[in-house]
Amino acid sequence: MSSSSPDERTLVLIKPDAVRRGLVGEIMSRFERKGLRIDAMVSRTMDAALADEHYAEHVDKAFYPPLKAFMTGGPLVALVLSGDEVIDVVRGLIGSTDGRKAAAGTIRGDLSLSNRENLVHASDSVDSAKREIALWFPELV
Ligand code: 3AN
Repeated sequence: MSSSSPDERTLVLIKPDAVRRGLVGEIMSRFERKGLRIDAMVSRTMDAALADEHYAEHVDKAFYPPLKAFMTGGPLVALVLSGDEVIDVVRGLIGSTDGRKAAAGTIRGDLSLSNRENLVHASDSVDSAKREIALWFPELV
């Protein structure tokens, strides 16, 4: 990467279960200690329209209605993180979708026992990061 190209960015949501359980600081500190930069951060409650846009690829799935109810059920913290290969780095820090199966040492592996209430969302590709950052932080695009 040339010194003039900006680091990669990703969109992270610290989900309502994490806020409710008082785990925002614990989760943020893992990102900070890794060396990632926080480019933007806001506390917000997702409404139905934003949920349908954010989860466009899941809206027809059987697990979507309860997922939507959960994600719109309380405040969450949305942030944009940047750093070298941040998309893969953050996915690694979070662990696999199902908290019961996620590896120990990951956020979900250490702190979640659920595949719905799994504490954190993070973009899974460069294209999703662009789409999701535009959705949550249009002022950054
Ligand atoms: P990830 O968040 O690990 O990228 P996705 O994108 O496959 O996982 O799923 C989006 C969200 O949908 C997950 N974070 C989880 O909350 C929920 N989810 C995924 N699969 C299931 C499932 N089988 N049952 C319930 N919720 C699910």
